[in-house]
Amino acid sequence: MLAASLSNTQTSGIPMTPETKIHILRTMWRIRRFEQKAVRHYANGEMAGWLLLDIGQESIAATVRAAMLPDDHSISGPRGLGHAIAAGLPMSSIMAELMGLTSGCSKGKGGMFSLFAPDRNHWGCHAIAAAQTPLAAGLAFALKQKSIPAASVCFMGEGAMNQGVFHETLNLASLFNLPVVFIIENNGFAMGTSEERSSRSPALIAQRAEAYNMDWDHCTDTDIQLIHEKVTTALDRARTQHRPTLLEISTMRYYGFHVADASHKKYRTAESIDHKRNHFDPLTLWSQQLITEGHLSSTQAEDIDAQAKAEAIQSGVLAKTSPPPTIPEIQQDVYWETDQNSPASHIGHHFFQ
Ligand SMILES: Cc1ncc(C[n+]2csc(CCOP(=O)(O)OP(=O)(O)O)c2C)c(N)n1
Repeated sequence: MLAASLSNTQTSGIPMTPETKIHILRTMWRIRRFEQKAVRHYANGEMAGWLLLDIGQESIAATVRAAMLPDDHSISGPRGLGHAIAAGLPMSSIMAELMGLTSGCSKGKGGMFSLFAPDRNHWGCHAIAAAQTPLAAGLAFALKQKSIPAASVCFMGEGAMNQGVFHETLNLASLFNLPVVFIIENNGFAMGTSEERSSRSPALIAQRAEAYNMDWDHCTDTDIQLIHEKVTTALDRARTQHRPTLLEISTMRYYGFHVADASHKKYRTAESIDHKRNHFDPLTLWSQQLITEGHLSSTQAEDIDAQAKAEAIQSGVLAKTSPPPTIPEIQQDVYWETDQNSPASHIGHHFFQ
């Protein structure tokens, strides 16, 4: 029997501490309030290019990160603002990066897809669909080679699952026994194309893992306790058995593909978004659950939101105290050899003589 078919029933069952639960709520508010503020800066003309929002999907980034340990690594696809915030990048360095200013985490030279924080083991967003998947496997390979008992976590949308490189990666991850956890944030749409129009798949696309004899599992973004259990199980499997996992989490983005996707209420109905937002918003449900469980009073829950809002406002103020990069600064950090004035940069041959 395939190991994969067993995984749905076996989770760690480790209960979350009240501190972890509150931390997840705080992270979700921080993501939502940051992104709402970023949209305003975008509308004011203070940002350009891409801005992909996670609003609606926050429970995944917040909960997965809460289950990770300090030696674990993470990497994202294009929709990676929430992962960056959850990884601990200061809001102001993300806001500055989106505004193209030098205090940004990539010195204002990359924008939305350059939210890197190597000091926090977070290896950024990757704009090319599924490009992050072999890199995640590479991170896992390095951890294993160095005998570090840690895992690599790869976030991706379901739209990246039909890329050839993803299947090559699954094959190698399973063949080489790599400690990697692929998190599929399935929001049902790749840009404006629904999953039904792009995938000839079983109902759960994570089931494709069976073809690679890989464990897989599924849950929804509203059940944060279950996400935590399943991610913890997958991370334990990676750290202790060097086995990869494909975990699909159903979710919904409330905004379009990116902020300028004005047609997103044409390829799905406004009612479907309102229904989720009004009745099944993971942030609202989690906040209510923590109040019901007695971990928080309503006033404390409101304070967490207010602090997140203030931090988001302040991040814009702080970001704008730094200038945009100068032309010489833009030319730095492109080629290591050029910055180091290495012989390779003089002869123009970097790889072959
Ligand atoms: C190889 C490649 N083809 C096409 C694109 C254009 N593109 C950018 S994001 C995207 C779809 C992303 O959908 P999904 O992976 O489900 O993530 P989501 O936006 O839903 O979070 C596409 C097709 C791309 N970036 N790379």
